[in-house]
Amino acid sequence: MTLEDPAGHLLSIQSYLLEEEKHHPEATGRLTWILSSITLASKYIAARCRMARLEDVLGSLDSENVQGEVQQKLDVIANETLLRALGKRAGLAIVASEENEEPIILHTSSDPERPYIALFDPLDGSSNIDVCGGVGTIFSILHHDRRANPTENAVMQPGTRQVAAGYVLYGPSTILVLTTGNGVQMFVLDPSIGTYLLVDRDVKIPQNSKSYSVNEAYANSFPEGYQKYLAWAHDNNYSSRYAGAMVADLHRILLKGGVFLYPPTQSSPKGKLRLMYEANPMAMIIEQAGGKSFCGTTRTMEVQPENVHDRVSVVIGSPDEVDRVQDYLE
Ligand code: AHM
Ligand code: MG
Repeated sequence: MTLEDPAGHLLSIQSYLLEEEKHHPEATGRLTWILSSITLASKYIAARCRMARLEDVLGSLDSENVQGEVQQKLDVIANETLLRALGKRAGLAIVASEENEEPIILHTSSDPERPYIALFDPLDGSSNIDVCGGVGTIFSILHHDRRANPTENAVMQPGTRQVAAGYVLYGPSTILVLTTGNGVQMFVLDPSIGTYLLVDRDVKIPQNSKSYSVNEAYANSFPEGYQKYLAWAHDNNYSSRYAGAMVADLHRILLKGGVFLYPPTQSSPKGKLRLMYEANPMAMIIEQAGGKSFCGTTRTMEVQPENVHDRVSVVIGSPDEVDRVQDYLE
């Protein structure tokens, strides 16, 4: 290991964020403060996931979330943890979660001290928990739009307005991938000291890879272009990987290349994944890493949301593979 190697420096995520602030003389420290609360919540969620067989947190509740999906116990724990961590942080005006019907307004006044909005999917792919599969937290940070009336409408911004986005993968290790619009950085939680350490700076996605990730069981109901792409991939010796958790699938694609697809299906004609706290933050990360993300033939981050829980179709990953899928869709 050399000092040129990012892993050669022992740099915690907090130190990284402070270092970043120095490059932005206008920074007030509020974004750092919000991101640090997300890291705190994610450490707590990672600990609960690790104990899932040993504590009474496995399985589903009798309740459903706003989207009519059965809630896992850990969905609720992860959501409450993030709300507890973020709710009292200075700098935040609104939080919105997959698990809450409406955005939660923390401050109704047009308080300039609260310039940010945080959106998150607290535990993506949570049905994997019972089988010890990978799950994750996805988050997106927007500037608060104080002109919005009513206040909750401030959330309805396209992904191009994100100021930061990231995900945490709770797998064999806990990995946090973050962008603040200045490349993509990867941190790994060292559980023995309770700190995320920087392991890779300015991560770049491979230009292409003969690999796709899609729930192919639904292929008969995909629009024709997706079916043709998959038939072409079969004829060209592609491999298929699908974890059933977007965070796990996209983390692999970020590091190894390939394309992740969640097309419109008969049961989810607009697509299944949620624009504001799944597709947009992943799109910002993958674009910052040199990849591409589309909803059909529209750039994901240019889709104007109408509702905080809007669903979209997703084509995301290595630039050449996304282009190839686009060719079939056009
Ligand atoms: P969730 O947020 O309710 O967990 O749903 C999102 C998950 C994604 O992580 C994953 O890519 C997809 O749903 C899997 O869906 P399917 O089981 O239809 O393949
Ligand atoms: Mg999800």
